[in-house]
Amino acid sequence: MATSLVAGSVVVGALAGTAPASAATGKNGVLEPGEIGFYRGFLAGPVFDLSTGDPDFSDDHFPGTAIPVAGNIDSVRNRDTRHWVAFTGRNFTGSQLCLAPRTAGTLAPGRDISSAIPGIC
Ligand SMILES: [Ca+2]
Ligand SMILES: [Ca+2]
Repeated sequence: MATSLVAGSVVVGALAGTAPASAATGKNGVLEPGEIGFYRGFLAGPVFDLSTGDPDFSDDHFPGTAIPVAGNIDSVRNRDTRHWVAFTGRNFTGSQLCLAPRTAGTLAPGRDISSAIPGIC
């Protein structure tokens, strides 16, 4: 874990006002380490980035755009060290798609994702 890397310099780093390298801000439109990103396009263009699970994509837009996430996901990249499970239904229901750490792929035509959460799959 990253904890051992910062031992001994925790106070200095915290007071400097710099966010830890492991910190990721979900839904800011930037796919950072520790997040999974759902793209409107082939691993490019607007990205819906999550650092924690979201049970319902229908109330989200691609950050910085007016494009609804639901129904508009074409590809996905997992920049997390965790597995994520994506679901075709809201509230983690329906068919599951297992997304291993540091992998990426394109959704099959007609396939869509409505919720996702880190987890074993
Ligand atoms: Ca982010
Ligand atoms: Ca949501």
